[in-house]
Amino acid sequence: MRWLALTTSACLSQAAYLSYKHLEQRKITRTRSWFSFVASNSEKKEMVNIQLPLRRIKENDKLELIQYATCPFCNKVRSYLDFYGIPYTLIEVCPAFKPEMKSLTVKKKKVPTVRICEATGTETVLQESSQIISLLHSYQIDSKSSETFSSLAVHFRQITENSDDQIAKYTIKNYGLDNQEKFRKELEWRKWADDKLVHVVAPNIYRNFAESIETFRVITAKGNYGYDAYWAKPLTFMATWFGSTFMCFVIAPRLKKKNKLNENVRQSLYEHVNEWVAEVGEKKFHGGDSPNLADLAVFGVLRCMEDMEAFLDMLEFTEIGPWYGRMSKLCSKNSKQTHFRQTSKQS
Ligand SMILES: N[C@@H](CCC(=O)N[C@@H](CS)C(=O)NCC(=O)O)C(=O)O
Repeated sequence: MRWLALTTSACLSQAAYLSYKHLEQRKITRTRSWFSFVASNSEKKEMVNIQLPLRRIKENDKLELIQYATCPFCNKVRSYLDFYGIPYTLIEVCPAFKPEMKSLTVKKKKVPTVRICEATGTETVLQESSQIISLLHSYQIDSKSSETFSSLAVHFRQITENSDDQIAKYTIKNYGLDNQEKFRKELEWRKWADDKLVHVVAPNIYRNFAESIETFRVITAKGNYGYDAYWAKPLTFMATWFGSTFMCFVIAPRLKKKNKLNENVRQSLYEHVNEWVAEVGEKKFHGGDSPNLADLAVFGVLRCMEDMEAFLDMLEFTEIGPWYGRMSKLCSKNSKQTHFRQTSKQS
């Protein structure tokens, strides 16, 4: 009996190892073809007519984005900052105790959190990805330059506290009346990214144990798991094995049920992505010749899956590639990001 148990577990671990290796090899080949696709696309030098914001965030206003590299909400904010070439410092939070957030005056230590220190000495701390984007955009299109980050923060706090319609955080102060129709569509799809698209991500990246392990390898490689601290390796190990087991067997099935996804969750991912592709239609972007806030929100959500099996499947089995390639090229070209990496010696 003991021999049977031993042989069975040896066979099972061998099978798990082989399927993981197979996935890894397949991923390397598919990632290479994705990068060559983007490279060949960029050689075509497509003209993209970026509508410059009326008012740029000043160089000496310091903006920090406190994030997890693979969080979809953080990626939405990062895509906005990258696309508009806003200089910012990226602070990657260590999920164990979040020491990087200790000094912040926030009720909840959640990400994304943005801290803006204006040259005047005023500090504004913002949370809620869509609200952060609405606030930054309201600032950037303020033609009279009358708003400050802190005055806008007060405005958003008031309208979100006084309304329960879930729309307030998407409103852009200073959008002119002539933009109402464009604004309605843009708002509708920004909301869709938060209410629908984001919910297909977790069940897909933790779809089975092999993918869940692979996802945690990406998360721990991109994230802050102590960097060079002596406890970085044990933390990475624990996160990978406990995290992937928990996410795959507990959280992903729960989310799948809660959000009424297809039994084959990839199908739901493709359906959502195809819905977006149909909405963009023949245009280069949802916003026409240049991306709008809906393009940036959808791109941000999907971007968090880069390097994961679900992302490569999505590129292969839907028509999103050309749009995604254009967004990716624009955001990486304009990005003015500095990555602040706290080493164990500094802490
Ligand atoms: N609605 C929020 C959601 C933010 C959110 O759920 N962030 C997660 C990370 S993906 C978080 O910080 N959770 C708390 C934690 O990890 O401790 C937004 O759009 O910013």
